Amino acid sequence: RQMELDLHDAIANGELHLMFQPLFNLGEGRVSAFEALLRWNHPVRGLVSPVDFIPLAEDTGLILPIGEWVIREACRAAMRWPDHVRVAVNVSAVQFRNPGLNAVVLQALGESGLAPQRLELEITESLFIENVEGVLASLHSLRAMGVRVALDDFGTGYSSLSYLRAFPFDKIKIDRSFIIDLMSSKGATAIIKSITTLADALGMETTAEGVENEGQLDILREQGCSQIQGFYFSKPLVEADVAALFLPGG
Ligand code: G
Ligand code: G
Ligand code: MN
Ligand code: NA
Repeated sequence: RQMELDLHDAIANGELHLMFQPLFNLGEGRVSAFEALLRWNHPVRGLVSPVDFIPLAEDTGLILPIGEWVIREACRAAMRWPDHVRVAVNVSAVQFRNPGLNAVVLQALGESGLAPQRLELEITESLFIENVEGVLASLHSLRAMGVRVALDDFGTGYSSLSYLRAFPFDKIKIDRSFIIDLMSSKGATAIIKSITTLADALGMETTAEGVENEGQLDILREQGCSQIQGFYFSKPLVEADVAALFLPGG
């Protein structure tokens, strides 16, 4: 209960901020996007992970103002980056199912001036458990605005293939659990290969999440993965450090 009251005030008190983790495009040899990752600096508890407060935010409906804040902040930040660099935002199921999401996205794009193609929304398979028709309709209307959509944590849900057939995602983010044992398991490499082959055939990009070493990177490159994201390339950065990367000599 106290946490809920605290979270209610978190935006107004300026306790939320975004970190940005780069996605490195292997074909282009450069950073092509940053994923915005929400942080809550609680006045007493210190840094609270989204894993610990997003569920509370979803149960209380606070995810709507918080999610709106994230989208607006992410668009504003991305305006300071080069045109080819996108920003990816995690959108929770409750937020996605809210009919106001389209208006929130439109307003964030409008007030920041960010081109819609530079905003990528990351959704998870859990959205497809219920009201698939409604979810598909929302996805199509976001797509019609020019916004990109990525399927996050791919492979952790069930019957993932049917979602790929039902909706043309721009990108599949391969869950970290498939990257972890890439060096020790032939099966893991085969799975990556089949995902990248499928994605290619469907015209989708692939991002490998949680890449932590060069051995994993080599296998992912060999298997035709489009982008890598993970501590091996970079941890999540504060906004000022991202901006500094794009200054001359940065
Ligand atoms: O960076 P990391 O430990 O913080 O992220 C933990 C989890 O929180 C991940 O599953 C990530 O997708 C989720 N997450 C991070 N930022 C956001 C956000 O802005 N909105 C939502 N809904 N989830 C987020
Ligand atoms: O669920 P989602 O993919 O949105 O969550 C991203 C999460 O993965 C964040 O918590 C982020 O901090 C974390 N993360 C990013 N790179 C790595 C990595 O290389 N290793 C590990 N263990 N976690 C990572
Ligand atoms: Mn994500
Ligand atoms: Na993920």
